[in-house]
Amino acid sequence: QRGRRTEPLILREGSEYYEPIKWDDAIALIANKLNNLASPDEAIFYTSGRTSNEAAFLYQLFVRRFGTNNLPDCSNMCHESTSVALAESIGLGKATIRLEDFEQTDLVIVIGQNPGTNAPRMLSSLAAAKKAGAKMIAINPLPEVGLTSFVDPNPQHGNPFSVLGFRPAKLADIHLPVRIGGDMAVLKGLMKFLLERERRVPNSTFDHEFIAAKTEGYDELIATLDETSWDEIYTASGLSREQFEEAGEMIAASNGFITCWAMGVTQHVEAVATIQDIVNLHLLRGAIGKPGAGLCPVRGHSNVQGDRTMGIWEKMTPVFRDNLEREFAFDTPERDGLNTVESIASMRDGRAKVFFAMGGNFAAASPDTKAVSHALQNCDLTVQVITKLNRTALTPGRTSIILPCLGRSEIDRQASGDQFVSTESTMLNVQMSKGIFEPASDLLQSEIRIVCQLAKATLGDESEIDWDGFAADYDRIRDTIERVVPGFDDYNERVRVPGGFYLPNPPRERNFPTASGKAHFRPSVLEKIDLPPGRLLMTTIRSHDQFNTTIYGLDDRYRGIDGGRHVIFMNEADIAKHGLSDRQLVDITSHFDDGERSVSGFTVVEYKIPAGCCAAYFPEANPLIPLGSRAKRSFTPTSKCVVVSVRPAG
Ligand SMILES: Nc1nc2c(c(=O)[nH]1)N[C@H]1C(S)=C(S)[C@@H](COP(=O)(O)OP(=O)(O)OC[C@H]3O[C@@H](n4cnc5c(=O)[nH]c(N)nc54)[C@H](O)[C@@H]3O)O[C@H]1N2
Ligand SMILES: Nc1nc2c(c(=O)[nH]1)N[C@H]1C(S)=C(S)[C@@H](COP(=O)(O)OP(=O)(O)OC[C@H]3O[C@@H](n4cnc5c(=O)[nH]c(N)nc54)[C@H](O)[C@@H]3O)O[C@H]1N2
Ligand SMILES: [Mo]
Repeated sequence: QRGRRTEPLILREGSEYYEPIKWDDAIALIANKLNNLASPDEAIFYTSGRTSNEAAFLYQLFVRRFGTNNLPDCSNMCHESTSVALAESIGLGKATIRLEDFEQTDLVIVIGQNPGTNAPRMLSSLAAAKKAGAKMIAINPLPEVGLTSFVDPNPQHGNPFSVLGFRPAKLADIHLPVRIGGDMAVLKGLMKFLLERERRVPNSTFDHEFIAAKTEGYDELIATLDETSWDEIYTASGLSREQFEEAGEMIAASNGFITCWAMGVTQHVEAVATIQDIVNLHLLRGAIGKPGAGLCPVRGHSNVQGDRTMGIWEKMTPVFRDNLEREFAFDTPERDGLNTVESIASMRDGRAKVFFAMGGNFAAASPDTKAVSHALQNCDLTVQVITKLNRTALTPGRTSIILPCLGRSEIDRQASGDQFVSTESTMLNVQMSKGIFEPASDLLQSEIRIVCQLAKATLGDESEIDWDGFAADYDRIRDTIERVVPGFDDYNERVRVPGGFYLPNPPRERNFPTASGKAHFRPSVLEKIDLPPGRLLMTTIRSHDQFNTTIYGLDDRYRGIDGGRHVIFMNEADIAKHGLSDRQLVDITSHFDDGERSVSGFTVVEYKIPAGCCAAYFPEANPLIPLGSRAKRSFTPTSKCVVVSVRPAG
């Protein structure tokens, strides 16, 4: 009834239906396939972001001991741009604030993030900040409810906005309706405004003491700001002089500010440089590493950050590599592995032959649905370890296996008793997670047990790793993590303390673990997005009633949509220009240098979105996302910036 399967299933080669298979047989079959590959690099091991620290650590250990770094994960499609940008700018690819900073801040900038829908818990912090008198600036092409407009005050809807005491509330003092992909221009405009202010009245705006003591690259940044003209900034951002002045003065007036961002910033060609402009803005004002000020990338899946800390990555840091090799006495694979987009290409071209997914819904979440489906179907074997059936099962490799696992809310019983696992939050807080519900079936196995069984079957005794011991007692996994991953000292003790513990966060103390020990201003050139006449820029968004590819309902009550998700939000003038009308059925085609892609039967919805821009839902619009279009340096698919044309349905 809840989409759960309780026993493993197999789709055998040539068959048209999945049938039950015993756990041992399924594991043996997978191990056999892996061991018969010409090279371990022919296998791909994907991870979604729900996997616990303990399971993630063992999973990457197994994969690297098997012999490959092919560990793509959902981060590649999510906050990879953030990790790349922050690592270069401040030496650590994570947030520099804690939740309590919201209580001490006087300004929050929310850019490319929709907290009302996607981070309701954070919305409480925003509301608390507002209550304490903080101001808020929202930078978003859409007037998202909860940021800009009055919201449904009905607490019976489980309404997150009720934090404001059930009164209809408006959080943002200023809404900047940026053009899609215009954020870099907004940030450069804000910095240019502050620079002009500083030049008019020296020492009025920049924190020169901080800049001199803790940063590098100031002069280069100023030079690029001088080279960027206001005309370019107005055109690319779609904003006016007055809007820059109003927001700029608010930033100049603040003692410290916090900037929150998510997918509206990360899934663009210039995402890395844009995030570095967020950092640049903070550095100019010294708004980092002090109470109420700092950087706050908002992550999605409950343990997507922890998975990366545990080594789920197609690369390895030298420290992680050394520690892993010392602890387990083997040579880790030298070559970097494949990220998500590279994995798809590799399966499509027949270079990768086995696809193994620890959670997630790869076929539906990835860009270019048709290409990724073909890529999966081109594999000899696809395997999903999942809590719920999903569409990826419908684009199977020649053989396909589904391994049903316990969810985190379920009691996990092992030889040494009931177990718990742990996760890391966006703000580096490591906490225990213990299931409380009776499992849906005693056939279900934990992710950890599945990894251990598979590792044993694949590697035999040669690995000299005590997989049985790990599966029997998760404390033993944590003892090992403590020796391999920095910051986890006394893991077993500290994770048992209510509230858990925080990992070290040097930038929070103004210690920047870069090569020079300083934070870097990272200048960049404002890149223009070329939009040929008749084309629109499309972004893809989530609604309240979905969690990524799991759709719970067809309504989007905050945007006034009922009973359907195949819609395209368009500006009134664009609808007229295209000779269309509100609620008309249309076909959409995306255009990129690797080809055109189309979907049909989408309904036009007139909406307040900047001219030249449009929006559709993820994952329904994913067939339109070009596989070849990726953010520079982070390789994130550019799901928030797709060039499309729209015409009446054929
Ligand atoms: N209910 C619910 N919660 C979720 C999820 C879910 O699917 N449903 N998913 C989880 C996951 S994995 C993640 S990563 C997060 C995602 O959380 P968000 O990033 O908030 O989610 P999105 O809806 O993808 O888009 C974010 C916002 O960016 C805006 N935007 C689009 N293009 C642009 C642009 O070019 N510039 C700017 N400034 N803004 C733009 C959109 O209008 C939207 O308001 O949420 C997590 N939480
Ligand atoms: N166009 C477009 N595409 C996007 C995005 C976008 O904004 N626009 N966003 C991207 C982002 S931010 C992300 S994070 C990805 C998401 O990509 P994925 O993480 O691959 O997708 P999800 O839909 O979150 O995966 C849901 C599945 O995970 C399984 N699952 C849930 N909990 C567990 C668990 O505890 N253990 C295990 N083993 N399995 C579990 C369930 O079977 C469920 O069907 O999509 C990306 N794709
Ligand atoms: Mo995400």
